[in-house]
Amino acid sequence: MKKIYLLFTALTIALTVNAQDNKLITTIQNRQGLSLNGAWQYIIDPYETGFYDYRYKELSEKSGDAYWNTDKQVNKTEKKEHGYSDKNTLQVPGDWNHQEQRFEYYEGTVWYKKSFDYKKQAASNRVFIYFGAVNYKADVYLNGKKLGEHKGGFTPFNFEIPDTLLKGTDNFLVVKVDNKRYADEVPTLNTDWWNYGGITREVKLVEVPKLFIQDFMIQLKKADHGKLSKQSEVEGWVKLNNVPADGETITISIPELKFEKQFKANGSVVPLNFSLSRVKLWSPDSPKLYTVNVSSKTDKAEDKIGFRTIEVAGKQVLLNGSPVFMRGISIHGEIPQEIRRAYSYNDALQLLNQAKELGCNMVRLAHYPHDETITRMADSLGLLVWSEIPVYWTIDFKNQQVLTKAKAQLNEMITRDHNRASVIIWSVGNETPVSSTRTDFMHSLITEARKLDHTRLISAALEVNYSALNDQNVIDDPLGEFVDLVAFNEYLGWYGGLPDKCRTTNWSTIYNKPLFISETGGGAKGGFHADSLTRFSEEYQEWYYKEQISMLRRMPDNFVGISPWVLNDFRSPKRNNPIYQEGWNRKGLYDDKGNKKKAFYILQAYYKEMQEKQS
Ligand code: GCB
Repeated sequence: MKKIYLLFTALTIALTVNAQDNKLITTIQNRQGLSLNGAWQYIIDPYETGFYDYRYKELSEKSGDAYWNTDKQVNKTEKKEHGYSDKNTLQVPGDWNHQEQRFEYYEGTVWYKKSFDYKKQAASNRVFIYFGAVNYKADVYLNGKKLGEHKGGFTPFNFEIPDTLLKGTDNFLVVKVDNKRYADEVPTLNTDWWNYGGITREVKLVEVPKLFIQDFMIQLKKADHGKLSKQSEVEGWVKLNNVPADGETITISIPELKFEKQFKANGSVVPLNFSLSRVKLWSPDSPKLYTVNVSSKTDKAEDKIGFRTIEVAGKQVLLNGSPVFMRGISIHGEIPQEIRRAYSYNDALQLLNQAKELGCNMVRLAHYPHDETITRMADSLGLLVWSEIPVYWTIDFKNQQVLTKAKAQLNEMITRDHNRASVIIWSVGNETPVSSTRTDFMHSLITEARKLDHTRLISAALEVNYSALNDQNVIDDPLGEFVDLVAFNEYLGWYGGLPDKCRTTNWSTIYNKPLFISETGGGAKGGFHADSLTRFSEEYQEWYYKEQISMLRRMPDNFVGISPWVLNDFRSPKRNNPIYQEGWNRKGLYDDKGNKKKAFYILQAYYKEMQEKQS
């Protein structure tokens, strides 16, 4: 018994170590390389014929039937039963579902192929292939050899391309993308959003010197109960790839602050600690960013970083030492007008401008890490961000492998965005059903998140039990003990009773912590008007928001904000009312054409009032 326990513990430790072993290269924007965005040829392969033989065994690496190998016929007698052609192309980045009618409801395997030429700038340099995100599993092959595989549909990853494999011309790059849902994946089988498949974010080659700066984190030290004197103390680290035995010297410079300092690197991670003077702090009202340069003898990287502190002090959330009320909105990474995943600068601009128009100072990017362009834009527009991993509903909490998968996504999310001033909350999940197994699972994620980043707040969206609602509702989910911010989703008036139920309902928590409403909302079909008792009318939704807001006015003094559900209508296969839903979740404040519904103005007025109160 003891042996089994030890084995189990060793396995758990090994899995945890694995999850931390992150190979991700960050701040790739300014690095030399080659964009592989654009048209890729594809083969749709629901039976995975390009991967398995007729006995359902994985094909051998050199097999002519394998879709990762060349599709060229060497002579006219050769039998080829697959081929990439310009007749079948998909745009990258982009989900496949919106690009052709035959993909509308497709979940399965698609092989993507791109040919490219590449000449390295220096013979000694190294080349990586970087993917912003592929949903869900990616198997990547170059010139017939597998470079690696990755699971997790919303986070970036990269693989090094060995010199022996990279040719100057006509490289044959193939990615097998599979977005089938499984019970033991993250997310699991059941979600209230459409499972868009494909290479949904950018792809590029990144060329770096032999020794290079893989990643760095530069943030203000967490403040101590709002003591502003500490705010110019910076802490962080630089992660080097391939440090020589005699070490290396790293220089950090922030020209605008006339700051420059050198650090000696003896290992691959160089700890940083320094003070800055006359820093203009980042905030939604003044989203000041500084160019920060990190350089070694052979490499340099840069980022635009805002400096701010975020902490919980008693019942408040303090931003730069002062209480902040979060006027938020939940957002899906989707452009409803084109029924597709969001990925571009313009998409981010559209979504965040909508939030700005509503009067938000915060966005909850639900329920998975959104594209990097949106967190970068939140930095420059001045919006606080809640960023989340897709640990959603009924994940297989008892499965250690699932925990490992969730940790890997958490790690990639935090690694990608740990320099974003806008991101103030890492969320480890949404509406996970209470049980001790689930609480241990979530606690383990929280511990991991703190290990990776102790400068930000950790939370998770908890749920309420509608059948047990009464006038005084107390959030006592045991997970509350481990989070910084107690956040819960409530749909009083939609899933529980009618909106007037809000008149007598009150909320509080047993935890002496700030309380946040991470979701509330009701559905309305844009343009459908009726009396306020008619479900799915704009008037019902408007009434819902009015009653909710009156209820908010009675919230206890630890109430620190709200991110209603949701900015836009979004595609969901679970929403099948043939008149009002037609495959759409209609809780958007904007409809799928971008029109504002009546409830938009109710929330906008409340936010205006709250903003005036704070200033
Ligand atoms: C929730 C979920 C969200 C759903 C929403 C709804 O609580 O967190 O993903 O879409 O409710 O509309 O029911």
